[in-house]
Amino acid sequence: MSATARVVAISGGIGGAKLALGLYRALPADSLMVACNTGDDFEHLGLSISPDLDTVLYTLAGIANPDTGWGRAGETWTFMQALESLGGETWFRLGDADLATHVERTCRLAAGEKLSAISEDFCTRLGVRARVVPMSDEPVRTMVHTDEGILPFQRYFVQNRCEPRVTGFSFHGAGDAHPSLPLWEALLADRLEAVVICPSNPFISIDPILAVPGLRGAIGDCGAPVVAVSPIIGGRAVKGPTAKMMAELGIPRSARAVAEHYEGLLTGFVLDESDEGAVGDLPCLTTRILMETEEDKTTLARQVLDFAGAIADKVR
Ligand code: FO1
Repeated sequence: MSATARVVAISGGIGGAKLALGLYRALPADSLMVACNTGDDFEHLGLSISPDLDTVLYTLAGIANPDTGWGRAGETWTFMQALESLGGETWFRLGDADLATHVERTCRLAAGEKLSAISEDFCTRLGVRARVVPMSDEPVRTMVHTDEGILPFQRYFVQNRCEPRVTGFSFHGAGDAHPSLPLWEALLADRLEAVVICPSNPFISIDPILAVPGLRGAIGDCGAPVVAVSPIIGGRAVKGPTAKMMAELGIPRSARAVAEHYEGLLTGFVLDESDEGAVGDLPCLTTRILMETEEDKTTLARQVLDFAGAIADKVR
């Protein structure tokens, strides 16, 4: 049985994985749990796909595709080419090596294994000494409400390239889901020193996690500081549709608006030095949060951990 984590990172895919990697390097081995959004998961070509779990797993394992941020480095695409030649669906691209992850996960789920157990085993097999786990073992599916109708997440994100105008989100299955056991145990453990909400999209990466009944309360009551890092820098998202969504939802495109989105949950907030400093009376760390280099990731992670330690006495 693995030790419970000292730090729990709450993460979506590519943006969150960068800080998760920094935390992984900044902390001793076996100290980090990354709890991933599974609202992006879907069944495609008969396979169970968990993009955010895989992005974090591959990133921590050092095998992520550096150009896309998703999928594996050095990937080949024979399967996709063969599928195309047969008239199959190719809008969602599964590389040959990545395909093995989806096939193995699908087989194990069909045999009754839990997604959390499969994810932890994949970590062990790929040499990752952190625990990468789903928010829940039950299916939760993000639905994007748009001016073109309600779209399943990957249809909106990949097939429609985030182009439809967003009016809201719903998380199918969330009401009946339970937090995954490893995440639940980590949030209840005395050993927990910080919860870090990674600079992921608040609406489509973090909100599905907070929508799992019990998780928002457990994070808020965990007894450790809860620190979020802004995904918005100077009014723009580093990557992805966060700023576009904020504009479409009538929310100011600012770091402050992100902090307000998490109102009642945070002990502290980390924002970029190019953004306005004050977020009410919430303790803030203003620093350079753009993670361009490998060193940037570790430096920011250390700053976030130090900041969490410094505001630990503010935990309610
Ligand atoms: N994103 C794309 O933009 N196009 C793809 O074809 C694509 C394939 C894909 C395959 C496996 C995987 O784990 C992720 C993949 N992603 C792809 C990324 C993913 O859909 C999104 O980045 C996340 O869901 C958002 O966090």
